[in-house]
Parts: sequence; structure tokens; C-alpha cells
Amino acid sequence: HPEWQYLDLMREIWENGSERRDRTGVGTRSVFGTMLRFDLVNGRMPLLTTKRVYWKTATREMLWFLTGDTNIRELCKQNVQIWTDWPLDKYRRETGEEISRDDFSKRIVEEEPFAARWGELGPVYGKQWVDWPTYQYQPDGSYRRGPGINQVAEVVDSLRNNPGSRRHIIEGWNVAQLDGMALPPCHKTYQFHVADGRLNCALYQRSCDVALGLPFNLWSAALLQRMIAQQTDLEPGEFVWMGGDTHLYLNHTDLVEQQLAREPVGKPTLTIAREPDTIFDYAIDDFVVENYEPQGALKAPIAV
Ligand code: UFP
Repeated sequence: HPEWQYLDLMREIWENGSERRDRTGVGTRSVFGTMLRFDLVNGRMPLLTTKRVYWKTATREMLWFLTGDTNIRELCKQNVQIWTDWPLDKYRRETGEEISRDDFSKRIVEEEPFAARWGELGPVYGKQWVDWPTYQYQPDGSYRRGPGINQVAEVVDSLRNNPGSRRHIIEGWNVAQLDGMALPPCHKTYQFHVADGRLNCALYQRSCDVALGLPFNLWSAALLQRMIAQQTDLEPGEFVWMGGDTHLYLNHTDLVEQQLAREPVGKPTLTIAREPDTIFDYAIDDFVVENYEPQGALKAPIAV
């Protein structure tokens, strides 16, 4: 079962990883330079069965990236709170107000100006993916803003028109704008590849929380691959995940022990019910997951 790769990676890090101090102060065990491979044949997806993964939440986030939005309002409206902690932290720090996450999210949804003031994450994934900023240098050395680059649309085009290319890349790591982002991209580089009529995808993730982040990241990347495969009339091929600093937080002991005591069950599949006109026209109800009967959810504290 392909999920053993995930469990083996978890065990390897837990048993042999180097202990490191990290930005969050929690501490991790970490291995540098890792790889997982999944074949997406017959609708298969890297969706973990040894605990419940909220794939719809991850899917809503992916659809939000594709709109280019960088404000949490549209996520909060769908009760997706995965990005809420960063704006919430900032709000609490700058106003000194003790607001709960629920109340903060509610204000973001109900008050447009409040969302505009406090809901922005800066130029994170969505912005870079569909509107990467460009500059046109003038003879006097100054520059003007040029038109933004829609990397996602360009990759779909290049896969259709020049499938043999080795340059099908979507990049999130805009060096000049890292400072303005709530969180510099983790899943920073996607590369696509066509061979034997199949669309392969590699993701390079610079930093990976194996317990809480990776289950989401695997699903989301494979989902993007499936949507792009459908748009380019290619069969889904292999999904290759590569990690830089691949870690477990030291306060995830309970989760790790419980999950490593479990075994994968069944092979979940994804069907896309409809073929939208473009990569930007998918909706949450287009995605149908079958054969997914995961073991219970496992909770652990997230390091912010
Ligand atoms: N992280 C993930 N996947 C994500 C994401 C964050 O694993 O998609 F957004 C984790 C990795 C790391 C932390 O534990 O969040 C980011 O911290 P840093 O920027 O210091 O690497």
C-alpha cells in the first residue's frame, strides 16, 4: 500500500531525525531531503487512511489559490480556518484586543471593511500563481509595473502546445516579496512533465510538518495535477513529492505513536464529475471521493 511510504517516513524521522531548534520554539526532529512517489492511475489519490484527512477543506483552499485571492474572507465564509491564525495574531498584537478566533472570523465575514483591513495575507500563493508581478525598466533606470503573469494558465497552455518542454513550472517563491507574506511558501515549486500520454507532477516543499501539514499538501498537489491533467487531456501519471526540511514537532508524540500503530485500509479514489471550460472554473461539488473509510481523526497542537 502506497501509504506505507508516509508511515515509514514518519517512523524514520521520529527514530533517527536530528533534533533542531526551530522558528516556533517548539523543537523538531528533522531529516533533510526526502521523497515520496504515488501513482495516480485509476483515480488513486495520496489521501491518508490511517487518520481522517479533511480533503474538502484542502480542496476549498486550492480553489481559492486559483482565484488569485489573498484575503481570508472567502475562506472564512466557507468556514475554512487554516489561514485565520496569522491575521488573528496580528490583530491581537496591534489592537491588544482579546478576541476569539470564532469572533474574529465572524467579523471578517460580516464586515467587508474589517476584512479589507485585517484579512490580508500579503502576496501568498494565489497572487504569485495567477498574477506574478513584473516590472518594466525605463531608460532612466526607474521602472513601471508591467502586466502580471498567470503561471497556471501558462503551464496549461505549454502542456497543450509544447508537451515535451522541461519548463512547465509554477513557482511560489517570489524572492522580492517574501517580506510581505504572512508565511513564505512551503509548497514552493511545482513541475509538470508529460511522458507516454501521462501527466507527471513533482512538488518541492522546502519545509514540511509531517504530522499536520503533509497529509494536506499531498492531497492538494495531486488534486492540482488531476485538474491540469483533465484540462490538457492527459492521463494522470506519477506524483512525486520532495521535501527539504522534513520534520515532526516534539509535541506530536501522541499523534505519532497512535498513527504508527495503525495500518492503511482501502484505496480512495477521486472522480471529477464534470469538465469545466478552464482550470479556473472548478467548484467544490465537482470532486467526488470514493472508497474513503479512514480511521479516526488525530489531533495535535499546530506550531504557528
Ligand atoms: N507547513 C507545512 N505545509 C504547509 C504550510 C506549512 O508543512 O503547507 F503552509 C509547516 C512547515 C513548518 C511550518 O513546520 O509550517 C512553516 O514554518 P517555516 O516557515 O519556519 O518553515
